[in-house]
Amino acid sequence: MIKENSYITEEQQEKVVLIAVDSGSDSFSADESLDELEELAHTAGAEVAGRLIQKREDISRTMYLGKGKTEELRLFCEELGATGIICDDELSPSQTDFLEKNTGLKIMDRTLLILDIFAKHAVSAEGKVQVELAQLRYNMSHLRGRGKSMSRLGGGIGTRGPGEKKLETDRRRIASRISELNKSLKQIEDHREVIREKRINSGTPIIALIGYTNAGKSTLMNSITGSDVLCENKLFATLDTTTRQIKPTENSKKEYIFTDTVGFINKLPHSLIKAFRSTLEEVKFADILIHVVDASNPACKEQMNTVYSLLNELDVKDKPIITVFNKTDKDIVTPLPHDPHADTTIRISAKYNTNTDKLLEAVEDIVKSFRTSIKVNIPYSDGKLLNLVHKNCEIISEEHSPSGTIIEAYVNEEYRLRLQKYSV
Ligand SMILES: Nc1nc2c(ncn2[C@@H]2O[C@H](COP(=O)(O)OP(=O)(O)OP(=O)(O)O)[C@@H](O)[C@H]2O)c(=O)[nH]1
Ligand SMILES: [Mg+2]
Repeated sequence: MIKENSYITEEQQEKVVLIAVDSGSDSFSADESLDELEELAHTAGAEVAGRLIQKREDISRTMYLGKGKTEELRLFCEELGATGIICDDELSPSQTDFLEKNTGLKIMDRTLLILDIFAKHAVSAEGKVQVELAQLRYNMSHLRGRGKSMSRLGGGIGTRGPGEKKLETDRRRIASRISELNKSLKQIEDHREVIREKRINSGTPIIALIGYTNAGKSTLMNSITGSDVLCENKLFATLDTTTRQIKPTENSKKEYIFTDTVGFINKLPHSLIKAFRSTLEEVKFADILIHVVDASNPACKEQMNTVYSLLNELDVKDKPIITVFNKTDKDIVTPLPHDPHADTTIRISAKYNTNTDKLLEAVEDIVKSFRTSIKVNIPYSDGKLLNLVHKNCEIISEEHSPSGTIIEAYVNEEYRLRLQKYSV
C-alpha cells in the first residue's frame, strides 16, 4: 500500500557550524551556550559539524564576527563540508548579509532555530497561531533581498511551520496577516479566560510546574498525576499547557489542579515572548510554583537564573515556590546551587518517582497555610453562596438557625473575603 505522504522526499539533513561571540557578559559561558545551541540544532534535525567562538567585547552592527574571523569561518566550513551556519545570537539583516556574502552558506540564528522547533511541536490551534505570529514578527524585522538563507529550495530549518508560505509575501501582507492572527488569538484567549475564571472561582488550588526546557516538568507531571504528556530528551517538547486535577495525598480533602507549561530558555526570542505571552502567563494564575531544575546539568545554576529573570519579566511575583532538584538518579552538580527564591527545596527523581510524595506533602502544607478557619451565618436568602461554600470549601461543622446556616469552614483568601460580611 502506498502511504499517504510517501511522495514527499526526505529532507536533506543540514550540516552546520555553530558560531558565538564571547563577550564575557552573559551568565552562561560561550561554550555552555553553544552546548545548548547544539541541542537546539539536534532538536531541529541538523547535524553539528563544528563550532567557532570569537572573544570580542563589542559586536559591530554590520559584522557579527571580525573580518579575519569570518574568513577563518569560511575555510573551516569548507573543510568540514558544512551547508549552513547557526549563530548563537539573533543577527541583524546586515550581519546576516555579511556572513552570507563572505561564506556563501545559509545563515541561521538561535531565534530562527527556536521558532523552527516551536513550529514543529505546535499542536493546538492556539500554539499554531502563536508560532505563526512569532515567525511573522521575526520575518518582518528580517525582511531583505532574497539570499541563500531565504531560498525555499531544499527546505530545512526555518522553512517549516504554519508561517512557511507567508515568508515570501511583502511587509504589507505580513502586517495584515499579523492583525488577522491577533484577532483569532484574542478569541482563543477570551475562551481561555472564561475557563480560567471558572477555575479561580472554584477555589481549587492551582500548582504550576515551571522551569528550564528539558528539566523534567512533563515527566514529573506524569508521575504525580498519572497523565501521559509527551516527554522527550529534546528541547521544547511541550508547548501547550496541560492541566490535571488530582488529590495530592490520600488524606487530602480536596483536589488540586496541576499544570504543565512550556519551558524557558536563555535568550528566549522576544518575538516568541510576545506571541506566547498568554501561555507563559499561565504561571501568573497559579497559587504555587514548582520550579523543576535538572540538577545533572552543569549549567543548572545559570538555568535557574534564567527562569527567575523570565518570571520577573512576566511580572510573576510573590508566589510560594518549591524548587525540586530533579534527575538525582544521575550524577548531579555538587554542591547544588542555593535558591534564595524558594520556600522549600526537595531532591527528586521524576523518572523513578523518588521523593515525589515528599513534594506533594510540601504542596499540601503550603495550601494549608493559605487557608483560615471562619465561622459565618449565611442567610437563607443567599443560597447561592451557601452552595458555593459547600462545593469549594472544607466544612468543619454546619447547623441551621432561624436566620440562616451557621457554618465553620476552612476557606481560602477569596472565600474569606466573600464571607466576611456574615461572620459571627
Ligand atoms: N535520568 C532522569 N531523566 C529524567 C528525569 N526526569 C526527566 N528525565 C528525562 O529528561 C528528558 C526531558 O524530560 P521532559 O519531562 O520532557 O522535560 P520538560 O521539562 O517537560 O521539557 P520541555 O517540555 O521540553 O520543556 C526526558 O528524556 C526525560 O526522560 C529523571 O528524574 N531522571
Ligand atoms: Mg515538557
